[in-house]
Amino acid sequence: MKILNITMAVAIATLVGATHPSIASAGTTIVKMVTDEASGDLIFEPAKINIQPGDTVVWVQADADNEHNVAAYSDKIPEGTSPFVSPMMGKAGDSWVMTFDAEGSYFYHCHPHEAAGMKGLIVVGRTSLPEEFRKPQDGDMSHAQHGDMEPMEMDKHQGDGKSMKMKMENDHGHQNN
Ligand SMILES: [Cu+2]
Repeated sequence: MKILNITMAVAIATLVGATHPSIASAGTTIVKMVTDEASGDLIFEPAKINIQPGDTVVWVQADADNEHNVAAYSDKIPEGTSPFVSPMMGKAGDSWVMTFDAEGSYFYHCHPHEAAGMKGLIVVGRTSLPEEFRKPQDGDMSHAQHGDMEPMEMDKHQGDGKSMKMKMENDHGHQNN
């Protein structure tokens, strides 16, 4: 198990380094999505990690029996950053990578298992003060949508299309040309 993880980390780090040479020297931390053998709980392991700006986190789906994803709490990430959500990872071996540049605390959860307590925290450099968290904004993805993300949608900048749609819906009725 340990050997597999290290091999995976090296492979992913190499991959990331190849596409983004500038971060090749930055750290990579793996967070596994697993069923805790002792308690049976669905967990991110480790649930809390401390990294440095520029470091990369690789979430690895290591649970053959459940689908998991990674979804930020839009008001529990640093001001100035954007909420993130991964595609659903349906099978063991699936992974999702994100690099963190801005300092602060990033709270996230697995959408299907939030109620079961599947939550995580990434601290980049230092912990955020309460007033340093992002304020909710028009156009934010609603919480209910976290579970519906398709990989295709992730490739687009979901913020742009979403906020445009919201804006149109907020205009009073149809605007006739
Ligand atoms: Cu989950």
